[in-house]
Amino acid sequence: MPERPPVAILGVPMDLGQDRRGVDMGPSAIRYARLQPVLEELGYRVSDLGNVEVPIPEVASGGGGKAWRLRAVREVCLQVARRAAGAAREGMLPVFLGGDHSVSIGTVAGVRTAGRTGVLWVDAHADFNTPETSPSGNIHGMPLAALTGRGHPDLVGVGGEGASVRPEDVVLVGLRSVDREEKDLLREAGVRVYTMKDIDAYGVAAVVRRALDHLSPLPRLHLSLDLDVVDPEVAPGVGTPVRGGLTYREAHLLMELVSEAGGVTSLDVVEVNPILDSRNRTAELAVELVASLMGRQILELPRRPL
Ligand code: HAR
Ligand code: MN
Ligand code: MN
Ligand code: MN
Repeated sequence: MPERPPVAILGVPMDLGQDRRGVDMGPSAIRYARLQPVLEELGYRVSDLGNVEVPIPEVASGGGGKAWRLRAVREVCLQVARRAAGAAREGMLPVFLGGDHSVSIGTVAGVRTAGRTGVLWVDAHADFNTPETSPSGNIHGMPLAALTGRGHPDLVGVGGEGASVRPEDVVLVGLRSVDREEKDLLREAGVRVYTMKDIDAYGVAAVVRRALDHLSPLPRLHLSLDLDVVDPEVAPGVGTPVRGGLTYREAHLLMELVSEAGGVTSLDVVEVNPILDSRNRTAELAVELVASLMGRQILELPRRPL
């Protein structure tokens, strides 16, 4: 069993990056689904650092033109980045609970201060819009673009000077909804993309192997898990569901294979919306998937390669 770094949980109850209420309750729902005890049962030391303070939309400041509530999202992400950098520097494995996906502008900007960071973005969407290309103006459709240096300077600048991650250090998995101009940006940036079509054609195992072959030489690996990557029949509690997602077992297998390969140094769990959920199923799935990622196995037996 690989060594188990101490885990730090940080909640970011932010719903400002999109316009459906409820995703701000994600951290509560995931905690209620027993994230901390589940990780402790796996042998981790876990500290819950609480939540970052987030204004509600009614009082959040705007100022973004084509990026809603830009000023408030930036302020929150700066706080998140500061906390994330602290946890990473102390050698902890931070688990960030969203909130919508705009929180990752802060999480990745923070953890990458501890070393060059590969990003595995597991999502139905590419989140690679800029305010100019976004059809909605919702910042949760922009974080990965901002992290690679594209888009509004107030979002790009959360990570200080320059981009937080290099496009060649990014792999997206599970895509099935990409906007027209967003496609051009993805192509120009040269990030690696494995869509649902690739998963259907080659299987999760082959896709994960390729993704990790590419990212594993880097000192750090950040996994950003948007629960809408899972099929909405299995994970209904998300704000922007798209049919044709990962099955229950495909989602677990993805996590199990990342775990086996040496795991991650930081993790986001985002877009869980308890108002849209049915009896906390999506939050419970999120905790299960984190457990698979953090080493839970169906059988603890010595592994024999096929
Ligand atoms: N691409 C669309 C937009 O930018 C929808 C983005 C939906 N985003 C998320 N995050 N749920 O993955 O508006
Ligand atoms: Mn997303
Ligand atoms: Mn998504
Ligand atoms: Mn949304």
